[in-house]
Amino acid sequence: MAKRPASEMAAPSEKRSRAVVAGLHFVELPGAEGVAIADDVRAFLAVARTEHLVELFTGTSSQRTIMYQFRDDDLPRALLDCEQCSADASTDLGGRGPPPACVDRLLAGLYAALPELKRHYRVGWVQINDSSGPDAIRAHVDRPGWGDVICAFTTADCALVLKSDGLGRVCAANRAGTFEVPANSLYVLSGASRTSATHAVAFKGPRASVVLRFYLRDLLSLGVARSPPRLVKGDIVTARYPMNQGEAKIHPDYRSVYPARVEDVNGDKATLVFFASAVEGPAAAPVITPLALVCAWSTGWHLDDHAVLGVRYRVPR
Ligand SMILES: O=C(O)CCC(=O)C(=O)O
Repeated sequence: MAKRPASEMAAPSEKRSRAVVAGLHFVELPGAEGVAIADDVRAFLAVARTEHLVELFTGTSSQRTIMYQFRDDDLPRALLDCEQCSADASTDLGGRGPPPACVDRLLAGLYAALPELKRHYRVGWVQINDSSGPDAIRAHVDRPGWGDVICAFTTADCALVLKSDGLGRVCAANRAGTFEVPANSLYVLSGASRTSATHAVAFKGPRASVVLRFYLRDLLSLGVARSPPRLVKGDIVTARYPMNQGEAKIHPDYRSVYPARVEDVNGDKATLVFFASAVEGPAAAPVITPLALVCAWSTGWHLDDHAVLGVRYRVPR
């Protein structure tokens, strides 16, 4: 199985625009493996259409798409629904429970191609979209709580269109492009391609897709420890970014966790200097953060040279 960054994709339209979208990747599966995964998904759908709780995917042009959802019960609901703004009517019905068995082979193949995904993220939500004919998923940005890294397997050729979300956090030209995604392969949205670009998907016939939503393990570790972490000046930590100095409220523009160095500790608060990033994340200035916003442990994703999925940070001097 091969993983290719967006910059190496040879899609004709992308060649025209010369777009390189940070955090966008494509994963190809060996022919037989891709076909077997698609067969697993079709076998699941044959049963699901009669037995499972089904939801209409409302954001499509032809309304030919329905979906089945599996949200891991262990995910902290307050974190996802409130702090990460994922609660909305479209997911109220979402099924609960672990990923269905039909995605086992897909997950194994994906982890073989992207081992860092397993090291630093946990799949917490699986959504299987089932389109009975040609349809187009309208341009949207997934809410923060819908996963930090989003991997979509497609059983039919489709066109993925990324456009700037217009909010100007990242250079717009770096967030746009049209990519042909072949049947039985995956596209992966992370970093800027996931948070500051809209994505739309169009296809010309029946299609199923499996959307795997991965959550940063650091984020899920927040609030799990009984007591706040003991910090020492100079420690490298990951933490959420507060709205105001010393406040527990999360900054609305920076809803993930970000690497930082501890400058000072005073009671239940620490002064952190967040690492700079070229494409995402808060500014590298001292910020007073309640210890409750600091992860008790980290997988060290920001120090992992192979963790190409997320955003790269510069360690401050
Ligand atoms: O089916 C796909 O490729 C994408 C689905 C999607 O955009 C979504 O569920 O948010």
